[in-house]
Amino acid sequence: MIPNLTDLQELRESNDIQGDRTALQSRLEEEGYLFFRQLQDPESLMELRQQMLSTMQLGGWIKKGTNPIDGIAEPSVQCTEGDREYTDVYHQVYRNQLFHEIAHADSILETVSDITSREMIPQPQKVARLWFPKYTAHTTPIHQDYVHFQGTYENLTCWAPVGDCPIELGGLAVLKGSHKPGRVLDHHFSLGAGGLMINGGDYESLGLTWHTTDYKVGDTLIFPALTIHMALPNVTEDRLRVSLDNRYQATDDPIAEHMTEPHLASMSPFSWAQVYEDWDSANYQYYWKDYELEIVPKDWSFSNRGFEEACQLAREGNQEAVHHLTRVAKRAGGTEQGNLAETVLKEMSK
Ligand SMILES: O=C(O)CCC(=O)C(=O)O
Ligand SMILES: [Fe+2]
Repeated sequence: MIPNLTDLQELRESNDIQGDRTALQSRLEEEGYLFFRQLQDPESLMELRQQMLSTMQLGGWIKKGTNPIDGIAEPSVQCTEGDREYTDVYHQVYRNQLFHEIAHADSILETVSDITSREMIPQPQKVARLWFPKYTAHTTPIHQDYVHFQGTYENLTCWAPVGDCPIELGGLAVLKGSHKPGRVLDHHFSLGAGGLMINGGDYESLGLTWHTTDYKVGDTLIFPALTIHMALPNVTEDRLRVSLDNRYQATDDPIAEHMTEPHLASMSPFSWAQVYEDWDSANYQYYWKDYELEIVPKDWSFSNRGFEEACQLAREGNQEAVHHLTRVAKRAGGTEQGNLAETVLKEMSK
């Protein structure tokens, strides 16, 4: 359930306590997030925007003859994570050098180190979200990041739009104080990005409020892996939403294995060597190897449960679940999940 837009409150700005470790730590402990205006350099982000959207225009996602910086989507195209067509263009965007380098900006590294009082690095897997307008059934649902990224509860997500992101473009909203129960809540099948969501009843009783803002380029929202959050739907007529969500961890904490791989490499084979192919500097290539991070296996239980629920719901005629299984069958033919998705769909067409 997406809260009524009028129920959304403003994010609290923390620029006034930047650099004050004690104040940052106690505010994060209290509210479950920290939000900074202009934490990142707007100029670099606008340069990145131009580059990312130009690649998307070559991929056919941005309307021909328009300036890519405007982010005007080609009306005939709509796709998302999990779709083969999405991964193809996404991985082209993912080869962008600035996209990876920007995660190492001093302003972010200093802030996340202040928040944790530990030596922090960006996790190898960087993430961009390229969200089509009026494709709202696929919006990132209510979730906690731990189910996807794992490692530790202390990892910090830094979410930032690449360009201004007013509410109607579908920025991030956080549920203030929702990290406090200190555990992962049950996640269920969702058609939205990530495929897993928390049911309303499981957090509504906490009586917490949703917070978001009209983001300006450079603004950055930071939260740990148990804070409940979601994206708002992109209800604009024709604009793509472009954002970054990178994760930061202490150098002596473990990392889940999949976070050492490029994002969506599981959807379509994609290596760091391919990512780095056209870079003109090796400064930020394989940088994490200097830290000898402890690599732990991914816990598949969350996504397996979501998939099992999707199979069950599809059998009961749930159209979102049918849509999901069709997507899995299309991209993962021959794998265990792909075969199972096909079997369920075949059973249903009898
Ligand atoms: O940008 C989105 O749609 C999802 C982002 C998100 O869930 C995150 O940053 O953890
Ligand atoms: Fe998230």
